[in-house]
Amino acid sequence: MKIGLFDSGIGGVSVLKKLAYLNGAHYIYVADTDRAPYGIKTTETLERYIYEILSFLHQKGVSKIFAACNTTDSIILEKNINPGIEYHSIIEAGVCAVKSDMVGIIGTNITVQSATYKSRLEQLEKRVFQKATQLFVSLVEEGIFYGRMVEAVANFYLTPLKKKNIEELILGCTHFPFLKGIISRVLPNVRIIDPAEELSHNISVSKEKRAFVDFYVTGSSKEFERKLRRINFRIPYRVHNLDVKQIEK
Ligand code: DGN
Repeated sequence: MKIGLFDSGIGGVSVLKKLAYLNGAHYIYVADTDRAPYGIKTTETLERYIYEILSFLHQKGVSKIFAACNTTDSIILEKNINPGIEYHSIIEAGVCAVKSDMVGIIGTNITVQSATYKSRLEQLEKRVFQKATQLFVSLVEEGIFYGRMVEAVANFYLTPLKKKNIEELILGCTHFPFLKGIISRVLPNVRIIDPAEELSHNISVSKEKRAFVDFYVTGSSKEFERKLRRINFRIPYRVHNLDVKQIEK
């Protein structure tokens, strides 16, 4: 079975790791690093990227796709884009994981502006507080997971949420689980939700074979491999260059 995932960079690997631990499938992961970050692009541009990457994944023969990027998932849901094959939304998974009534959401500018999490949770009569925390993406891409700089950024972004007395916080960007340690230190009494945990309930458990990953990287593949080593990625993989011109429509 081939399973597709995509993100602008390393963030979606936090989702991939959870799936690959449960199911030894062949994973095809597109890291669109050449056109990153996604969170500050227009929705029109991102919509085009989504169609291009979906068509590439179709060509590679994937039979299902797991969302590994909340930003593009919000556009897929808001614009009713049909991925053409079985598709598992990370935002819908994140919404299912909520247990309390006072919920915080952090994500990229696009995810927050789309209010996809917010509107779904408000329909369930939750009180929702959102905050765009775009700089977290850059910190994770740079491999800066702890230290004074991350603490300062985390305090800057999360202090306003602290005052709202939220009970749970959704990590509405797949880059953020890499910063879970510092986030829970700033918000010690808040339950942190990584939607990928809930999403991974949608994959069957099958461990007879070991997972294998083919990464297709639109930017520098060497740089991407360096990032994989930095996060101690242990699943067998190959990294390929994917020229953006090859997929652009
Ligand atoms: N990892 C992406 C997400 O979950 O929204 C964000 C990527 C980006 O480029 N901002």
